[in-house]
Amino acid sequence: MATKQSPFDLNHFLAIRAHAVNAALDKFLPSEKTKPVTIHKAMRYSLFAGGKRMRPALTIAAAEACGGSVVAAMPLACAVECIHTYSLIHDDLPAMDNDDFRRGKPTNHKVFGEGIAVLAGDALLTQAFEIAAQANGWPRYSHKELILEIAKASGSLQLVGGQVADLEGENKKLSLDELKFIHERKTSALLCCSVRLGGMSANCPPAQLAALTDFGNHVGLAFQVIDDILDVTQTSEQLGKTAGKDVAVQKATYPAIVGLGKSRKIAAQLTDKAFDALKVFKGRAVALEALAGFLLKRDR
Ligand code: GRG
Repeated sequence: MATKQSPFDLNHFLAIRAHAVNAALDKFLPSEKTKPVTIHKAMRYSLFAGGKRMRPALTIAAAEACGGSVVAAMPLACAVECIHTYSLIHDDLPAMDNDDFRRGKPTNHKVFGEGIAVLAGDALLTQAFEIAAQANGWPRYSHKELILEIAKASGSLQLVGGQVADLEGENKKLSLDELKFIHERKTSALLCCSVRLGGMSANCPPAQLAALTDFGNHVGLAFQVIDDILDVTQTSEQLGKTAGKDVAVQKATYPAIVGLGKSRKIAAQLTDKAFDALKVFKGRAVALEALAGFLLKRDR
């Protein structure tokens, strides 16, 4: 069962790392006063709205498991957070999920209008590549490979492809395999990419990258299964976004297809597999282990 206890202080790790990521993002992004000010205000509004910073935390934790440094991992950690935030801004648009709240605040288009929200998403996606290009290349992982990694996870085969399948699956009865196809692309791909980038920033050997990929894929899918569960078990206040939305729009989710109990079991099994993948690190992946345990038990 996924009940690993670790003396590792995850809250401290998350607080310190989130603080460092926020400071780095603040430096990487144009200031609110940079013209045209509206777009920079809109980009910063969503980026600094209080996200959990799980993807950057995974990048940094993976780097540390491979003996790398926070400094080397930071541009890549910030790049994935920019891509994640862009995807949330676009996902909330009336043409997509049409949501009014995100990260406990009115959504980007509610504050800045749809046109600016589309552009803020576009600009964050582009900003991600500008930031990632500032990471160091390594003997095993050149700049080209780092950029390819992010592009592949964000493009039409993964993040965007998952969103397309999600849109096209609306009001249809999906099988569990079809739902898994969506979740693996829409959510898991960027989470897995976050973990892999951490290893790559540490010039990790291929066996460690394979282990991180295995970990990332399992944790990524577990993350979305848990997101589906939280949508039906938590309130909007707890989530900082509209709860119960999936049921309201009759969206295919794990609880809708297999029930709440089985969904919880699947999330725990996926997390167990994620723990197993970390065995090659022989106890040096404590932060990744603690993060996987935390993601399983998270309540928002
Ligand atoms: C290309 C027009 C266009 C749109 C693309 C790809 C895409 C839009 C949207 C997919 C994004 C999406 C909503 C994925 C679901 C992933 C998910 C569970 C997000 C919530 O992540 P958390 O809980 O959020 O880490 P915080 O706010 O804490 O960062």
